[in-house]
Amino acid sequence: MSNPATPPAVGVLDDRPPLTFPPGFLWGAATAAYQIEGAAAEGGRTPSIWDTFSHTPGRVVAGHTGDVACDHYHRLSSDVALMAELGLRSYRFSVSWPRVQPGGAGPANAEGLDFYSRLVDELLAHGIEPWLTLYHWDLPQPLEDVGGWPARDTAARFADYTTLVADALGDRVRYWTTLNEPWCSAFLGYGSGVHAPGRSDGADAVRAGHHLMLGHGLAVQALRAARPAAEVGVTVNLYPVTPASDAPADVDAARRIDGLANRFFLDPLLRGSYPADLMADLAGVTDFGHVRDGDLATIATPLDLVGVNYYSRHVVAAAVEGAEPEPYWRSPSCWPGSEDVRFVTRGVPVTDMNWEIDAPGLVETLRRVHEEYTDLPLYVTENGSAFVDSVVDGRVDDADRLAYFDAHLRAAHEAIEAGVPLRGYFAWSLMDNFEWAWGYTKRFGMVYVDYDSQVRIPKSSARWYAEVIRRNGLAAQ
Ligand code: IFM
Repeated sequence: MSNPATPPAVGVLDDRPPLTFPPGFLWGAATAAYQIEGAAAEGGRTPSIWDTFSHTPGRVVAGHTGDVACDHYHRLSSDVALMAELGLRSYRFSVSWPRVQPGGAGPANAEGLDFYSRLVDELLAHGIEPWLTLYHWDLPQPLEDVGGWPARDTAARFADYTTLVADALGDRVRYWTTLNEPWCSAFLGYGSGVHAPGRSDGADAVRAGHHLMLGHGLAVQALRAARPAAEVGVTVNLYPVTPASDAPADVDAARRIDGLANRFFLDPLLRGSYPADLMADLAGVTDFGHVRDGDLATIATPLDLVGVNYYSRHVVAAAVEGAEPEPYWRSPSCWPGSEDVRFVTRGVPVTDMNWEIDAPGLVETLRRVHEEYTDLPLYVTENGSAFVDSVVDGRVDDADRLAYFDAHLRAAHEAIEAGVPLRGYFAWSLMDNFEWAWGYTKRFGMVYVDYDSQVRIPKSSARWYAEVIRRNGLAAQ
């Protein structure tokens, strides 16, 4: 660790009776391939849609790209050693499809697989459980060139790629998630176009969402065939959606956004059907002709776990006339069939992403998934916050991020006490990284990355999290 003299920032940890988590609770941190690896053109890797997108002027803030990122590809060993020093019990990473199967078709690239094989071995050697995500947004560019996720064949290609990874790593990796946040891939990538591949068409966004889930179902089947002992799930990003008032128009706006943000994915994945009201809302966008017989049964192939990514809440109202369209996920083009909804800002504290901090929303979200959808074990596969950090005397004191984690871990504990079978929590992110359309301008890491020198500095939140893991809990409040 680069500043071993730093004392643990105990913060809210003190001598009060602890808020203990269940034995074996899986404490981890998460990253994603394109956000940290760099080495974009090394080891046989070919471009993904994010390479193309980030190299297109005007798409990413300041023209940042993932070409170098955190240079994790070359720093695998020291990064795993850092994880071990922080006491992580698990590390959630994603495999880069175009590194393992260049171009998205054909045989595996041995050099690409070797990188992940070494990563898995290093993790296991340090007693850290590898948690592998198969798709964290880096579709091989040639697959986009023949239609991308709106094209049905991409789902079959994803299953083929899954078999390659399962064959190579499934002897050592127990936990697998297929997709990360299909809402973002579909609605930011093909709806508003603020993410790669930057297309903007509501019908394509809906088709992409369906084919991502179909690819997930096929991938689960491929994993089961290759590795019957694997624990398999999917990660969805969920939001409580609250109407701004009890006016019927606001309540209906919340129903519609909840349909697109949450139920569009939860219902097919865990119930094997699309919600009727969502299909009615989308009638002007698509006739769902892309849904073939048997698709929904494939999508609902039984799982072993569900991953929930939680960051914030959506508060919505029916639009006032003449309201200015807003960018990013607030853009009407992310919400086909609900373009007249507006997102309301409540004036509560926000992170550097301008996302409202709402820890009780995590309890609500976890309870909803458990009480309305499934008895399966749940994992918070991402939770975290961006704040502006500064290095002072070689240290980064990120009290605001530490408080965010503390509040959300208390919420996670509350959910467990309410009966939710929550089995683990992954902080987003292990280290600062390429925050998609925001480039390197937003820092989510528990570990600070100096992008010029690639020096890593554990922030106060990392020291604090290490202590939480060591105690398997927090002080009671
Ligand atoms: O950085 C992203 C991550 O890739 C997916 N979930 C949300 C994070 C913060 O925006």
